[in-house]
Formats: sequence, C-alpha cells, structure tokens
Amino acid sequence: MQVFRECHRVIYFFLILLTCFWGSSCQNKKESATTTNEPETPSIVALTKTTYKLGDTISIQLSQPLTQVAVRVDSNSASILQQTNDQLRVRSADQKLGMHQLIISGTTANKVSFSDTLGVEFWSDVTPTTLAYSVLKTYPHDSTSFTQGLEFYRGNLYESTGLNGKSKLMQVDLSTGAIRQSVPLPEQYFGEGITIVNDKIYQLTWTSGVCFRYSMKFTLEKTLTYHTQGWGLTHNESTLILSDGTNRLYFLTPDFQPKGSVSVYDDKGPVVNLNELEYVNGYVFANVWQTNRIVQIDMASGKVVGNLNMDGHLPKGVNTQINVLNGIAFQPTEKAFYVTGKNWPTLYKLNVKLPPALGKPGSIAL
Ligand SMILES: [Ca+2]
Repeated sequence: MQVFRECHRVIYFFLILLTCFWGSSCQNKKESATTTNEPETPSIVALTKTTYKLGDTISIQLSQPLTQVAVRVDSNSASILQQTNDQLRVRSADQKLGMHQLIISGTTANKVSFSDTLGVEFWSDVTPTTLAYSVLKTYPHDSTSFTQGLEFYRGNLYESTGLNGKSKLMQVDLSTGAIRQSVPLPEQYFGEGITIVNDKIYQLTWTSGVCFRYSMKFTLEKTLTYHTQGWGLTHNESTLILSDGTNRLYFLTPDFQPKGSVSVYDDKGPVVNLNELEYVNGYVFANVWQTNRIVQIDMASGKVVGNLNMDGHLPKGVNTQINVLNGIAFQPTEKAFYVTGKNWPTLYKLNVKLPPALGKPGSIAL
C-alpha cells in the first residue's frame, strides 16, 4: 500500500512538472504570437449609435479626411447630406425597417482605398395611436380551449387550440360557445393559428414545421411545410400571412411558397412575440404574446400604427398572466372585432374606433 502511495506521489510530481513545462511553452508561444502580429489598422469609419428612426440623420465618424466617398444601405445608394473632415451625415429616410448593412467606400486623403461595412437598425418613425374601443357584447367561450387561432368565414366562427394531446380545429357556435364540429390533431402536434381561403382551412403547428389543410368538412387534404415556428396565421386577397413569435411577418402563397416578409417596429424598437393575427384592409392586427396589447401593423411597411389595450376588459377569475389574450377575428358584415384568450370563459365583441387616417373610412372605420 505504501509503495502504491509513493508511486502515486512520483506520478503526481511528474504531472506537475509536465504541466509547468507545457504552460511555459504555451506562454512563450503566446508572447511570440503577440510580438509578430501586424498592428491593427485603425477603422476609418465608426458609428456612435446603431439604431435610428426612419428619417433620422445617420452620423458616421471619420478617423481621417476622405477625398471620395459613397454610402450604400445594402445595395441601394444613400444620400450624403453633409461631409466634413471628421464626419459624414447620411439620410436614413426611404429605407425599410429592420437590420441593414451600411457600406461606406471611398478614398482617404492619403490615397488609400477602403470599403467598410457597419450594421444599422431602422425603427418606425410613427408614434402609434391609442385605439379606443367599446365592448358591444360578451359571449361564452369554452374555458378549456387554449385558443391559438380565431377566424370568421361565411358568418361562422372557427377556432384552433393548442397543447400536445389537446389540440383541435373547431367550428364554434358563437352564441353558446358550444362546439359544432371538431377534429383533433395527433398528440405530437401543438395546434396554432388558422385561416380560411377559398374553402380551405389552414392550421399551423408550433414547432413541427407542418401546416394542415382541411376541406370545409374538416377532411385533411394536404400537409404543407415551412421553416419557421408557427404562431399566427391570416390572409389578404392573395397572400397568407404568418407570424413565428419574432417581430417578423412572413408572406406565403396558398402552397406555402415564400413571397417575402416584413419586420415589425414601432418607434421604440422591434415589436416581438407577434402571435394570433387578423388581416383587415391593409393592416394586420396582432396579439403581442404575454401582454394585453393588440397592435395594428401597416402590412406594407411593418410600422405599428395603433395600439389596443385590453387591460380594462379582462375576464374575472382568470390568471391572464398565464392564460393570455390570444385570438382576434374580424366579422366583416358587422365590422366588429371578436377577441378572447387562452382558456378564457368570455369572447368579447368590440367596436374599435379606428382613426379615419388609419381606418380608411367606408371600410372598417366604425
Ligand atoms: Ca385571427
């Protein structure tokens, strides 16, 4: 036993020696690498901040004077408003919201050509209007329905619910909340948003990358795939509109081929967690997950133009921190919005007073 201990000590001592030798060798390598490094070239351009509202002037700091310069935002040339020896001032208007590359290229006074790329993010230049509304009526809603999608089609109300093993597609009786027709999803799928186009019902799933398409008789006809998470779904005349929990809305053909996307911002930054959706007349209304806020998004630009706050009209006895507001359906003949939440006992019919400039009078201005 004693011999074994001594052996251990010798091995331990040898390991310490080896470690010291290795460490010293590494240290030398490090020092050697440091001494042979080329000195870093100082950056010619720099930004003091990287986020701007559209219309803001972007100030680019220069470390040396330039004799020639051009600025692009991605592949589009940008207007230079002012140039001094130590600063460029560039116009940010007429750009899309979101993350972009600011590419500055030119020649310094020392005749050195350069091209540098900086990252910038453009926020909305619009301060959203507070959307006033009144509750016209309340209806019963099944408090076991974990609502993920809500839409009217030809006067009937359709709902999609989530959770694995509990997800369903349903047609619901508006006046009683009773289920008229339903089809369950297999247990591995977590149901999400729905929308109905040309008598085809589309139902998203959360993380499976699969959308089920049904006939109006709830017969599964087709399975479509997509590459993001699935949260909310709605459509306009020609395009499906999908949210994935980020601040992005994705546009898709009825066969789920990508048609582009838009980033959603207000004047305070990206509006993330976009959940259940409802398209109405050029705008997408979206529940913001884990809030009592519904945002009105200009679909063309991604700018949030209106905020509807449901804080004052939440169902009593429901923990709305967990069972959050989710579900917006627009009833076009009544020009009314119907909203509910996950496991809420109530469905609210709302008269939303959209400002004329935003609501386009004669369409949904109420
Ligand atoms: Ca909806």
